[in-house]
Amino acid sequence: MALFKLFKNKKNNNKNSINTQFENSDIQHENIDENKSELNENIEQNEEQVSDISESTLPSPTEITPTENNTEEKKKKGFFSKIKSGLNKTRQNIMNSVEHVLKSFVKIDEELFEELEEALIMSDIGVETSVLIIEKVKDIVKSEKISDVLEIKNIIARVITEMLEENDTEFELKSPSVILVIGVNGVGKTTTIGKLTHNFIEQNKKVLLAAADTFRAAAIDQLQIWGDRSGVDVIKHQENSDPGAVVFDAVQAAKARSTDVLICDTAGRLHNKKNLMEELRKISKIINREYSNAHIEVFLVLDATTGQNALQQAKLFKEVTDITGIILTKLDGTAKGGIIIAIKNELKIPVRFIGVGEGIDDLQKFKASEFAKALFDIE
Ligand SMILES: Nc1nc2c(ncn2[C@@H]2O[C@H](COP(=O)(O)OP(=O)(O)OP(=O)(O)O)[C@@H](O)[C@H]2O)c(=O)[nH]1
Ligand SMILES: [Mg+2]
Repeated sequence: MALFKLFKNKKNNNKNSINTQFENSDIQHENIDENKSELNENIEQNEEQVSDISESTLPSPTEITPTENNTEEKKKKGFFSKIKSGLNKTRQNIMNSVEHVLKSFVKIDEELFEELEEALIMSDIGVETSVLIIEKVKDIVKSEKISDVLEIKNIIARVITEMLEENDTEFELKSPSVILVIGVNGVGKTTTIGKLTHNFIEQNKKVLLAAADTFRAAAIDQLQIWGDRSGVDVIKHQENSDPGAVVFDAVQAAKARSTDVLICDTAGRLHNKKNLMEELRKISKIINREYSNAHIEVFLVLDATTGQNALQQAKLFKEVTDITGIILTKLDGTAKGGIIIAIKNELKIPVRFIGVGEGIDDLQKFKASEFAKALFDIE
């Protein structure tokens, strides 16, 4: 199956809006850098506080007898509570506005549904998906003869949960695989590759990385740092070298070393210099030609904090690439996490992983039922 479809005439029209999004992403990057230095200050303060804690308050190593199972269980619970607290603002954003509408009505009528629809649209769920949710809610209200206005809140949660769970399949890594990671700049591609690598290494998979973002030297170094963290090799060339050549070499190395998965980082900002889509097309052509027995995944990374913009980016990439999965990053602390419902409903591309922080462990396979429980704060 060819990975990339032929460019359509729409491409040129879309170019301007892609560029605008790239510029927006640049601005976001600057904001992220500012936040980062704040974060570093906080970390330094925390480190000081930690060193203040006397060692006598810590349990001696002999008191700790973790079994593999309960460590795994703890990790799972820890992650669930992390998603749950990460989704606090999204939950409030959706539910507070729904509650606000419900409180101003005493009986269920058409006007109530209209206002609810508006409230959902304002919560980054998107027009198309909000309309569908309210249609489904109406059907349930009718078939179950609901008359209590406040009951509608639970029905909305039920409908959204069902939507998230629809056709849900868990990602399973096939061996050998190539994962091409794409997305506009700053969405979290390189960080996500670092976390994915750690995740696969924990499953005893043999991983190799390809630094096909040759646009900036810092991008190659950043991937190398993540590779070092997991003890994984990075195939890289010089800055500004041909990304296709990097991928070619990486594929040969992956075949020679019998790796389970080769993960390719790509550039997110090529506007004015090269055509990003053209480059991605070239890279995937090389993978298809040189590694025909590999299972190929194209993961589009989207930044949840950009809300509807993320959905727009996905639609643009979808026009030129066969995206096999979405990775939604930065779900920690954003109020715009409702976008995942629109992504699931409108794009018909499975969400494979979600990122809830900058740490190596802050990536989790997307499991719809677990996510819905976290979103609606159900134990
Ligand atoms: N809070 C949070 N930050 C994240 C997450 N994922 C990535 N980031 C941060 O987002 C910023 C950008 O991440 P990168 O991995 O460099 O993004 P990129 O897509 O590779 O960017 P370019 O290489 O410029 O295209 C970094 O500061 C990351 O630490 C996440 O899940 N949560
Ligand atoms: Mg990068």
